[in-house]
Amino acid sequence: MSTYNLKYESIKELPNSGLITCQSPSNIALVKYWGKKSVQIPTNPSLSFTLKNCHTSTSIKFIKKERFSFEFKINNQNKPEFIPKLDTFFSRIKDWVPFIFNYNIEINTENTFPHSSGIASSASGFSALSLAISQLEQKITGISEIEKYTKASFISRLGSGSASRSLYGPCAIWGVHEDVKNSSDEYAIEHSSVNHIFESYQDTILLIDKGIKKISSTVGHDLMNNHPYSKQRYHQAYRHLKELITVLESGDLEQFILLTEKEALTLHAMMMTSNPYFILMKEGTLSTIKKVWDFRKDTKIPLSFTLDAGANVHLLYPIDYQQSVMDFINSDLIVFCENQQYIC
Ligand code: 2P0
Repeated sequence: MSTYNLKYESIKELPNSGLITCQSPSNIALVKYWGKKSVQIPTNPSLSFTLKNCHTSTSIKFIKKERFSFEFKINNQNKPEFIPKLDTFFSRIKDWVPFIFNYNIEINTENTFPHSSGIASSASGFSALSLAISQLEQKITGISEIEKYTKASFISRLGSGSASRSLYGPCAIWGVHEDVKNSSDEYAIEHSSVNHIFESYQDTILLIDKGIKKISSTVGHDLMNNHPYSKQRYHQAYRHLKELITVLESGDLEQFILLTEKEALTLHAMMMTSNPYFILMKEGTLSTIKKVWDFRKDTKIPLSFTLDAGANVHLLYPIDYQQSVMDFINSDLIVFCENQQYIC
């Protein structure tokens, strides 16, 4: 789909008011997006698993008004701290969804996962809001379901890059890759040719540190622009994406683990070698990784980890090993979790 087709074109009358509610999950990148150009264009393609148990539900209540305005609430409580990011989002999407500027919009969101848990809610949050906005466009113009999701992914990207991938599952790819048909830097696409083992693959998130990050992802992305290893990193991610597609199809768990753990550690290596350098992992992150490696060696259970831009650890494993992994978490890893919390 070309960008031209995503432009809003309608002379139809707008509804006076209404309420739309949409849900969207979070996602975890296996090949990481780390580095971007203006506006929200990734410097390498990324591939994610969709986390269907961690989602945001967002409703937009819209009433026609002379001037555009919006309110933002989480669980019905005003959250002014999110207004600047939403202001940026609305200014970026205005040429693509101009109809919303005829309304006062009350945005109300709820997450199934705990707020302030150190889990990025921006992916599920922006994708749920974007889906609600493109659903309103569908109501006005009658765009197809496919167009609705593409548009939602496109405008989600303008809110938060990783959000563009949340609209699709079990996996999504965002960013142009010559081997991926229809791939785009402007929106994500579904990636569903995966071996059955990955359809039910588990992700348990160990909440090592629930605090707010000292360095935002936006700053981290920007630091890639003058990074001494950025070129090599972008090439590596491009290569990894192609390799991971093959692995996801074959179900080769050994290669899956090698690739995804390398991606996680490279992401953090980029942070540790940027200028200024920084570390988001905590002692508990490293202790967990060491324990996971020992457990895998001793039991031959294909348990692996990946990391987001933070201290929390995502444990990845086939569903058949769920009981053994839960026993291991409760006996060996729970001590590294803040308030002994983890999310399945
Ligand atoms: C990812 N992350 O692929 C990477 C890996 C975190 C680590 O994208 O600036 O909130 O809003 O586009 O999407 C987190 O950054 O950044 C992220 P913006 P975003 O998921």
